Amino acid sequence: MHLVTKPLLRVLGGEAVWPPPIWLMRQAGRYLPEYRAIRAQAGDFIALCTTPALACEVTLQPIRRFRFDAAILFSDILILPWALGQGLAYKEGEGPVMPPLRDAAGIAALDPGRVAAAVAPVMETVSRVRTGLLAEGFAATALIGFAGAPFTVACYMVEGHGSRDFAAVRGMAYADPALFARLIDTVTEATIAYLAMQVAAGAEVLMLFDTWAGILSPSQFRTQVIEPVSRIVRALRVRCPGIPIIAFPRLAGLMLGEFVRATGVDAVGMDASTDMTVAAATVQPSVALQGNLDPLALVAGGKALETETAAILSVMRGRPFVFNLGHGIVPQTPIDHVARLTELVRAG
Ligand code: 1CP
Repeated sequence: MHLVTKPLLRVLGGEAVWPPPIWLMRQAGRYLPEYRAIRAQAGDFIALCTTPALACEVTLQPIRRFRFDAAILFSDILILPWALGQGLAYKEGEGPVMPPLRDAAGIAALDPGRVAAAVAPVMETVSRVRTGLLAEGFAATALIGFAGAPFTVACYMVEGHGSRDFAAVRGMAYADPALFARLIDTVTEATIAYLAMQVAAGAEVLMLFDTWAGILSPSQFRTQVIEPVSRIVRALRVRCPGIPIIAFPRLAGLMLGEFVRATGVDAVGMDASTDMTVAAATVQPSVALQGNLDPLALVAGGKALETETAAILSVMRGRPFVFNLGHGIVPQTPIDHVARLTELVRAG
């Protein structure tokens, strides 16, 4: 018999493990001096994501410091559009920039045929991390592979960069729904293939980041968020049976319950604006909740960190739960606050 002993996998299987497993979104990143050193060595961010030795190293760095219950593949959600042939650069202090995709010709030029070769280094990273975790004594740490959810990835592809409201994207979805559907379709199919490759390479859990889900109207949320995520989940249930899937539909608000029931995900990530009492009443108890400490409470530390952490733990005790932040850790986070947080959570 195969015994599942990794705490994260037990929780995603529906067990209320206590103290809960903990990991942090963007746990490999600029708040760590050892990350900044490797980042400088790689030079370019895409080079860091596509050099397996370096990407593996930065994936393992936060595990060595904090023994988190999950390692998350070091990559980015925009590596997939890059692999489909869209240009991509990361500008210092500006984030990602891509040539905006606004017409049928641009969408037709995306080439799923080039993805496997382009992401081969990412798969090599996944398999190195899996081996590295065991070799370094982290047998209880699960490896998470990920992708952006199609709507969020399409946001960057159409707009060409980050934005507060992604007006060009929402405008296209209303004005030319058939064109936007073709883009979402292309990204959805490529995402299924990309995630299945990560599982074949050694990922034990998959996560879909839908950072911009909350900017949509309810009808658009159903079409652009629930539909493609449901398609991905259904396809992966067939291609990778038994692989748990976490979704993060950020700022889904009142759409949360419908999202979870319609997509059939195993766990859902909550942003910091969600009242976990409401989330617990909305989401059926067999589905794990993940979240949702405000990253700025972690920066503040002290009493604020203790109070906010205790409040989340007290509401989540007794149901399948994964402790995390409500969004990515920020660069100014003091390292000793992260250590303190892991102590607080592990004391239950
Ligand atoms: O070193 C640097 O300066 C680059 C900063 C950075 C990092 C560390 C970027 C650029 N991406 C990443 C890694 C990353 N991105 C991971 C690795 C694993 C980990 O969590 O440790 C993951 C899962 C992501 C996911 C990601 N990228 C999301 C979804 C989650 C979220 O935070 O909302 C999004 C929206 C992106 C796009 C992106 N990539 C990078 C930046 C700065 C952004 C945001 C752009 C913007 O909208 O302003």
